[in-house]
Amino acid sequence: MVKLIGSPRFRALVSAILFGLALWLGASLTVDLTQAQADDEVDKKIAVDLLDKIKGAQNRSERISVLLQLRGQLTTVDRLLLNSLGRILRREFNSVGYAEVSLPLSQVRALAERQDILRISPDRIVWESNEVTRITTGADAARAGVDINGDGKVDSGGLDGRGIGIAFVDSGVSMGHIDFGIGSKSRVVASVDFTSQDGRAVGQDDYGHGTGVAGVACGDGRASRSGYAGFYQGIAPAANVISLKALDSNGVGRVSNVIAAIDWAIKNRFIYNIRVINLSLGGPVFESYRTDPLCRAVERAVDAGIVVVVSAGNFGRTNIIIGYDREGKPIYQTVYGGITCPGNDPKAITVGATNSRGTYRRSDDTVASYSSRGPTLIDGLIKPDLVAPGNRIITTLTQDEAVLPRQLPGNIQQPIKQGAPKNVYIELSGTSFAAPAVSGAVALMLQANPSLTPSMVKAILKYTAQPLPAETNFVNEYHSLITQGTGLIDVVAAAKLSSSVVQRADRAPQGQSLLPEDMTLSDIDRVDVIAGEKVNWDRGRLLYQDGILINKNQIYKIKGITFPGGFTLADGFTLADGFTLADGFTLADGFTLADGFTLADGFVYPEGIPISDAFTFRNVWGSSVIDPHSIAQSTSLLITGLRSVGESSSPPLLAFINSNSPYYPAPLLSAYEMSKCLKK
Ligand SMILES: [Ca+2]
Ligand SMILES: [Ca+2]
Repeated sequence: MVKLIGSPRFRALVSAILFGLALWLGASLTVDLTQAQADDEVDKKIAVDLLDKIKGAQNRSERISVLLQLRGQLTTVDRLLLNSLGRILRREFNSVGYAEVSLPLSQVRALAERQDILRISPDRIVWESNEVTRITTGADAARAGVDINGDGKVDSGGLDGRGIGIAFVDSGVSMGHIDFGIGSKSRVVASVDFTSQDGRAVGQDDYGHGTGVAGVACGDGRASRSGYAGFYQGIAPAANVISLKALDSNGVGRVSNVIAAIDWAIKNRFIYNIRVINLSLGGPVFESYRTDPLCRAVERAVDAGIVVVVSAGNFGRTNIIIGYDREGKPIYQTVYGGITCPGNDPKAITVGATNSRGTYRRSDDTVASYSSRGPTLIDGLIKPDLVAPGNRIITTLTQDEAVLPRQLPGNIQQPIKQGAPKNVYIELSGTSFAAPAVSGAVALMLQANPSLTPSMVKAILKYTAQPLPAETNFVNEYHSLITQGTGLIDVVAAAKLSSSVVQRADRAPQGQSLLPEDMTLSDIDRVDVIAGEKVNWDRGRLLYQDGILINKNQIYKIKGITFPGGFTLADGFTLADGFTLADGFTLADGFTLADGFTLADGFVYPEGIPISDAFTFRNVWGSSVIDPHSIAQSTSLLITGLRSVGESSSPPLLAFINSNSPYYPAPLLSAYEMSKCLKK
């Protein structure tokens, strides 16, 4: 430092600083606009929550950490300037064009006046994990015990998934992770490799995806119990893991491997009590679910009594930025039709992802931008079925030599206290990590009532889920349903209803109520408290699902309903309250179906509208549906394991539909118009 003084380099620096300061002062002196306009322009660069903080601050000298979005790279002069006047330049993120600066609130506007600073956002604490998932879904509350009738006494409790087997068809589950232990034994009760690669021990996860997926469903979090910032326990921490490895060390597999794994799960379901299969994977939709081999395999598993939970996919948006939200984060162009296969199968429970925004409360949750939207390609079915937390989930890290932790070294979470085990958790995002939250919830439901069939489980989950209160920009009910399904999973409600259903529900005759003789739905306390907020499921959005009909008072098992026009509601068809199918066909309150079941109030059903269960929404919905014929294909690469794609990655295999495609819909709204509806 001493040597630098007087050197030519030092003199150059000093003059550069002075020049820079002159420019800085000049910028605020030579104003063409009126002062009010100029202030407005400056304020526009500051994220709304930061602006609110500045305006509401008692003490303007309070320090805050902000992220500066820069026009170019920082020069030496910029760095010195940023390190003056009480500002501290903490870090530079050159590849993304951001810098982190600590400064007093009083200095924020001065920085925003700079031409080379595009935007200033607070460095928000966004911290989601299995802990948030467990609390915000109500799983923690459900496990402690549910009070079905609201009399203050717990009626069903001690739920932890014990005895229920969940099969993970994935990249393997690392048996060496202590969060899957029970005493000295492992809860990974079976491990089979269908990738037939040589030289790898069975029971390993050499990619790092499957272990993270399994951790969300049933990691017990013991490694994080002390010494970590959170308690990273899964939803059903005593459930058994059946690891069926179908994805290789790059997270890629063949459809045949996945089918072999499903086949194995069906054959061995009684040995390991496999009640759930989790498929956090998917590929492009090439054909109708009626003929697709993977969908057929999923249906076989469901018919055999196994609940199949599938991730919706991470193709909910393009990389085109169409605006910025209140927090200053980019809003991307939304894509419809991005549900992957086998999430397009009507018998699967297809799960989209929410962003919990790092809080336990549900009221600020939104659907993650990347979460695939419906309708399904070719068949035009409404998907996803529901949503669960999937953004920035801290979950179990494979203990084997693996690819994913090498690709995402910064995502590995370390303890905050010495002595705690290191390199055992990783932060991952995507619908891959939303699906296992539902799989874990299903394990709790089946523990509460082992006689539930897959269609009952699905109907209960969809009926008890709630639309996200923060998602208010849907143009209609259909738009809402293809974005969030019936809404965010509510495990407290699902456990209450599962516990209320009769214990031999699978043997109940057609047309019979599944509740005990003297009980109706109104006897159940349908207001839960989750993270201090009241969650009301008094009026479920689901009316009918796969042979289960739910009206105001009862939940029925029923073979199918034939409408006057000959249309039959049967497997795979969902009816939701308030849903508009097409012109004039509105499901709402009060319609009586032909065979005498009253749904609710107000069903409008004009005659002569041809609707079949293969009805597609081509002429009802907007553009930007992905065209399966434009997908780059490789016969050896039919499935891509859906990697942890944060907010910044793009669909690797999918291209967008063009107007020559037979699947191009007559648009009611363009993607851009649609996006504007979402923008606020
Ligand atoms: Ca009670
Ligand atoms: Ca939240």
